Amino acid sequence: MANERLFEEMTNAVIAGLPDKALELADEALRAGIDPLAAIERGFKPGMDVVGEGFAKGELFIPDLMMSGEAMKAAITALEPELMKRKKQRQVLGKVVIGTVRGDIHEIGKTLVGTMLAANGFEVHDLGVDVSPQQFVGAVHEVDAGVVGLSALLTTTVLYQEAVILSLKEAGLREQVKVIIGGVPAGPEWAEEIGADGYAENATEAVEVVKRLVRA
Ligand code: B12
Repeated sequence: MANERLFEEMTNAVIAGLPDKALELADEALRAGIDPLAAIERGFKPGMDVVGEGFAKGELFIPDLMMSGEAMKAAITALEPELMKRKKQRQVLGKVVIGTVRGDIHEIGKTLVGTMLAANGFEVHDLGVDVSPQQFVGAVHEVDAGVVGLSALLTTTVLYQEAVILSLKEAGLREQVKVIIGGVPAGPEWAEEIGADGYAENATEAVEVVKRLVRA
């Protein structure tokens, strides 16, 4: 019950766009022994969804999204060391290149997925946001990655997930790398349509799918 109240406060801190408050709540969660991932998924993230809906309805604006994003990032930064500590794995399970596709600057979900993969034993190379297909191909080649993760949050930019797959084929690398996609407009059907190897809805699922892909 106390946790539920804390989760609700987290949601509200993100909606109100208050990074300091979010940080404070993240610390409180850690002190109370709450699973950091639960704090993110059940506490802070629902706030982002509320803000997204408000934006879609024209009730909120870009600066609101930005402040909420800052609050979310502050919380994740505070929780990250504990996330890494809890999941520590000794052996490296594989190399993953991850990034947000061209034309898209949404970074929070992609970064969280990267953190969770790193916490679960993967060597993660995060290329950041607005990453071109050529940059993905270059990085896959350079680090000899087994998996590439493509994040896209816009209905317009999911097309670049397909573009990356085509570029990997052109470069002759498609056979040696598994492709996993994610982000709000992506889904299992889209993954199938563009020939990706997997899709995950959130960071926990992403870890499961990537583990499965490297075993396959
Ligand atoms: C914060 C935010 C922003 C911030 C981003 C700040 C930042 N530093 O990242 C700012 C203000 C910059 C922004 C800008 C814009 N945004 Co915006 N934004 C959002 C918002 C509210 C939250 C996104 C977020 O961070 N969520 C929290 C994280 C933790 O969740 P997530 O990103 O979904 O990630 C999870 C999963 O999707 C998955 N996942 C994500 N990536 C990956 C990758 C892999 C490989 C895998 C396996 C899984 C995975 O796992 C993650 C963890 O659980 C969403 C609404 C929403 N509900 O998503 C709108 C939203 C995505 N934005 C939207 C829009 C329209 C825009 C703008 C075009 C607005 C404008 N007119 O300028 C610009 C686009 C700029 C650009 N070129 O990219 C729309 C998109 C609509 C559409 N259908 O295309 C949304 C849906 C809002 C809405 N309802 O209208 N935005």
